[in-house]
Amino acid sequence: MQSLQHVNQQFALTDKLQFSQNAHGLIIAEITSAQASARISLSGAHLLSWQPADLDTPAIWLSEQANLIPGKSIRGGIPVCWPWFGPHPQDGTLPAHGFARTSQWQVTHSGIANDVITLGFELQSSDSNYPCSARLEYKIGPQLELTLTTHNHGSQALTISEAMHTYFHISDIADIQLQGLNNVAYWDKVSNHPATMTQQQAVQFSAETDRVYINSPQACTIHDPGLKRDIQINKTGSLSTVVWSPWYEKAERMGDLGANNGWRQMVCVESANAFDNTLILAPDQTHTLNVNYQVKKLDDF
Ligand code: TA6
Repeated sequence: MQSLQHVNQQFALTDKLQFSQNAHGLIIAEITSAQASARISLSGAHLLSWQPADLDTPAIWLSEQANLIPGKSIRGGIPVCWPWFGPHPQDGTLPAHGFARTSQWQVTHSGIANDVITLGFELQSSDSNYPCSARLEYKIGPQLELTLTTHNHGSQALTISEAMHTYFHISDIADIQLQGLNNVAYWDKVSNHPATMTQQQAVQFSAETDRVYINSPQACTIHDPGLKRDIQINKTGSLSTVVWSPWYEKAERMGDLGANNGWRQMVCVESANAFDNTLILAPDQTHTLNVNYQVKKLDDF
């Protein structure tokens, strides 16, 4: 595991990128530039926050009850679900959403150009069933870009599912809509519907929502009149879009979505490859998922 001293010596960038360590030993990259601020935990290569300089509220939501402890999953931010999404396809005893989000990633590189900070991470799987590695590069500025590259080091084909499980900060779940998924087929995990459904209009939220939109390479937009902004989500290398709001009852059961109905100020829109879009990588093949977030202010209504 890279020490705090090592990563600061190797990768710090004057006052724009420094690494800190919390009381639990979690090492966090602290990014502060004229364009944006962000925090990224080395455990899970997990982005905890991102706020462009021209916004007065964060673009990414983090639970007040998030466990910022090495090896623990973190509620909020951008969990990296890899090398499987959801329950393990064969072994239900394994943790949901894979081991990447609770593993210690290695910092590989950092840089700055036009006041946009680049920070790269790598994870070598130690699971013999998954002879593969992941590289994740962040570009942090007025936009946020993530590039997740998987490499199959094995001699057999490898089945991978993945998601950038992003929790976006919103005004209120009942007041937003998700645009761009019209006529897209989806699996409804709440109703366990035996066949796919088809999205008719913009996605609106009035109850627990847990859907995997398939064969959906297209961009989508979180339209948030309450915060007078749209969050635009553009992606390549991702054919699934997962949309999740726990709503009241599940939020109560989960118990770590923040006090005062914190779940109302978040929505997950996840750029993924899952379900029908699970990947099969040939030996030595790589696959790249790229996603870009941009917040656009809306003119006064
Ligand atoms: O992506 C939606 C989902 O799969 C939901 O079903 C819910 O389980 C959510 O992820 C959170 O999962 P986690 O393992 O982080 O509690």
